[in-house]
Amino acid sequence: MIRIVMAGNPNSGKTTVYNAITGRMERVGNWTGVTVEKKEFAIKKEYCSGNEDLIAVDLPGAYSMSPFTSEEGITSKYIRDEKPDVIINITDATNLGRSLFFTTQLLEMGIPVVVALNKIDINDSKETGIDVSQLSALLGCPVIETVATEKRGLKEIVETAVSLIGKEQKAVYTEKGVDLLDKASVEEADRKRFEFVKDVVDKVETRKVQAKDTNKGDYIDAVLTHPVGGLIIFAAIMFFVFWVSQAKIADICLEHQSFSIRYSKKSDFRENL
Ligand SMILES: Nc1nc2c(ncn2[C@@H]2O[C@H](COP(=O)(O)OP(=O)(O)OP(=O)(O)O)[C@@H](O)[C@H]2O)c(=O)[nH]1
Ligand SMILES: [Mg+2]
Repeated sequence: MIRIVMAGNPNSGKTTVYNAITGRMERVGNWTGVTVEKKEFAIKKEYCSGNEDLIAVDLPGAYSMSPFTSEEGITSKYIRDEKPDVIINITDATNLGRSLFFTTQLLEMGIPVVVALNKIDINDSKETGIDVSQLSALLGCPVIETVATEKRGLKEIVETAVSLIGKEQKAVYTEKGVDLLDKASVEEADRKRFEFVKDVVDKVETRKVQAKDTNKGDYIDAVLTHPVGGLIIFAAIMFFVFWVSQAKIADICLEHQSFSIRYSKKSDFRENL
């Protein structure tokens, strides 16, 4: 029995891939922490070219192999202790920097890894490009573009995963001399890893909309936080809220008053019912 594990950051699309290749209907959702326990099931025949014994394992999302949450603990423990045959690392192509931090840690486990650059459809619509072959060379493992919601690239990713079984996986980045019990030492190691990852992202990613370009949100921010304009807008909104609440209270009082005048006696009120 060959176990192929889906591992990656929360909300990257692991369960969407798992459901597509197994035919299961596990819960997916556009927020983090949807999967909270390990799930496993046989991969559909159409995805495994005749290999009968492929089992897909879906894990909770994790940002790091050093667990901060209990869900991350499930993931790191499973990978370290159970040693699956191959890892499909589902990365969010729209947030490559954050995804690759975890990727570099997975590559240290000695288990073969294939990276799925998932949600590539969103990148295409934003005209963000990723040089897949360069990324693959820099990580030392295959990288495949996928759109899990459309089942795009999923057969290729499973076939590539199967082709890696039994092969050696080299780490591209390793931490040395980190005292895991010392917070400062761990933070320093994480900072260095982020620098390495940033360097990789700078080399492979091209963005049409650079961070320095202003968009609609930036324009609204600039107006609302302007030292003079912002205060005037704030005062106007507060006045409007005050005016609406007072006008409503006045209406209610007037209505109540005319009711009391009209039906000053209980009998008048009963007659009018
Ligand atoms: N546009 C787009 N959306 C996707 C793609 N893959 C998954 N999604 C969406 O991303 C969201 C998260 O998907 P999940 O499969 O629940 O992600 P997960 O990695 O299992 O998340 P956790 O269980 O929280 O770790 C869902 O709304 C999916 O529909 C993709 O290729 N393109
Ligand atoms: Mg999930």
